[in-house]
Amino acid sequence: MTGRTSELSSATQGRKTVSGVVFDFMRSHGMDRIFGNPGSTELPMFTDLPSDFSYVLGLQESIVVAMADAYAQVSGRAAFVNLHSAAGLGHGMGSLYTAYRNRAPLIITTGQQSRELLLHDPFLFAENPTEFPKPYVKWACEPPTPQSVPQALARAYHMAMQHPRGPVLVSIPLSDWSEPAEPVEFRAVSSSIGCDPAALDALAVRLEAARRPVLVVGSGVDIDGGWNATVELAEALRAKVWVSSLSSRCSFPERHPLFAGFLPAHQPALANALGDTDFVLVLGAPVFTYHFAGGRGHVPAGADLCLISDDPAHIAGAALGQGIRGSVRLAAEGILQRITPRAQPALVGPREIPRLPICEGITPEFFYQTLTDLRSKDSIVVEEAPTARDALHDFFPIERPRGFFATASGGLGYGLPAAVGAALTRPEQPVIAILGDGSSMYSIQALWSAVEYDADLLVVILNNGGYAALRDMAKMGQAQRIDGVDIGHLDFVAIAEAQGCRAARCADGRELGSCLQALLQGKGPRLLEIVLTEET
Ligand SMILES: Cc1ncc(C[n+]2csc(CCOP(=O)(O)OP(=O)(O)O)c2C)c(N)n1
Repeated sequence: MTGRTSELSSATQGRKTVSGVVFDFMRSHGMDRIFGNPGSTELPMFTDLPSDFSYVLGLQESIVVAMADAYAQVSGRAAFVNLHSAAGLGHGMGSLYTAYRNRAPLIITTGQQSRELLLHDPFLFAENPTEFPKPYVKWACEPPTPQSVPQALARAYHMAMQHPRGPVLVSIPLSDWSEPAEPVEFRAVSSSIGCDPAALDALAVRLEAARRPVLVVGSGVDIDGGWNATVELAEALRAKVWVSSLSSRCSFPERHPLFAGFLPAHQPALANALGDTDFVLVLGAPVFTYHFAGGRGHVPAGADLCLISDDPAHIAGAALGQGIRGSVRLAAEGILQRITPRAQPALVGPREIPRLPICEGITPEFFYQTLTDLRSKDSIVVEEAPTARDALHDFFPIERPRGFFATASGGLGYGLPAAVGAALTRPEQPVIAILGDGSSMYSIQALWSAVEYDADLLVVILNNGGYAALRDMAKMGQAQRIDGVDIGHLDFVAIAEAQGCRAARCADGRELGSCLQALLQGKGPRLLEIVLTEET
């Protein structure tokens, strides 16, 4: 008997099944999509799916999790995910790690064998299902009884949605879905954490006294809806604004006169970049995210630092300074009420972006310049092209909240499925994925989902024939040679077309503008492979 059939028989006796109660719970919490890849251990969940739900299929679980991650980040709501038992979760772990760092609220359910078989190591058994996803979930549970499945999901939802947000996991035995269960009550979540007013009073005094304060903004600002308050605060303090190193979101308009740039991810360059400041106020970012060890000093000598974040791990893990726990948005608004805005120096014009001439070869810089000229300012950009990141910073200013997404973990394979998830979340907004050839191949079958669900999405692949980031790092380390970094013989047009995605290739800078223009004006999923000019 399937879950739905027994639901009917149970319903006729006036009781709902676990399945029916779970769908009611999902409805009342605004979760009407299931991102998944199906298996027999969770079959009752998606057979005869109620007509107000949709199933978004990814052809590998890392794709499923990354699509859901972007859905959650772009919408600001929880996303519901279903993965197949242990092997499915295993495939999804890389993306789960990234979702955890991205602070994406995902309610992940995994299939488990029937309870009566669990003691006998059955086929597809998930052993220690709550240990497997750790430490990259905020909470994990296999409910003690079938009747507690809906309550476990409700608890999972509240864990995921409280700041700092993140993924949670509930392992559900196959036999539970058709069991009777009681409804769960809707409980609203309001999880913004206000800062201690006394701490804000003291901080305001220090900021007023600071000769040359600067701000460092991280993804927490955009996650928290703190964009406008941060702009106002920067203007009131006349503080330059740096983006924290390797930030996964844009948190400040990058052509604003006070925008100072992107902090490097190593010492002492980071401290040097902060320049002649006596007070560093960090909002919604770790202090600091480094990629390479070496050097001394995190801030310029003599400078003070205060970090505001709702993430206790940021505060506990800070290399120095005072930490104040709380919502970045509420904190910025609170500081604004406590300080007198400075009028000097005057704010002059938007940041100038340099112009490059048109050439035959295409560099990342020239690509970004061309895209800046042509793209809608409204578009959402998902980026995963490691060695083109500096060019992005220099030539492609992001100026809207929730307009930019990248992997916060550094794990590749996120960008393509995340762009599909973003396009499915915001069909009315253009979405552009900018990927390295290497990065795209970790999850290239996400194009299948883009085609299947007609995601309105332009995927740009910057093809430099290999893992240039690793080649560059090896060179910096004086290596004579490096293996395993050349992946040159890939035909991205053929790969896209084989999955039903329209595709083109451009290798000539003189044609890039028209090529991009034509694709930007198109609809549905389309891919442009750009063959980058070889470095000289
Ligand atoms: C899951 C995962 N595997 C491996 C790496 C290591 N890694 C960092 S950059 C890079 C190369 C990426 O190549 P590509 O996307 O073509 O960008 P490029 O370096 O050429 O700019 C690799 C393999 C990683 N970050 N994540």
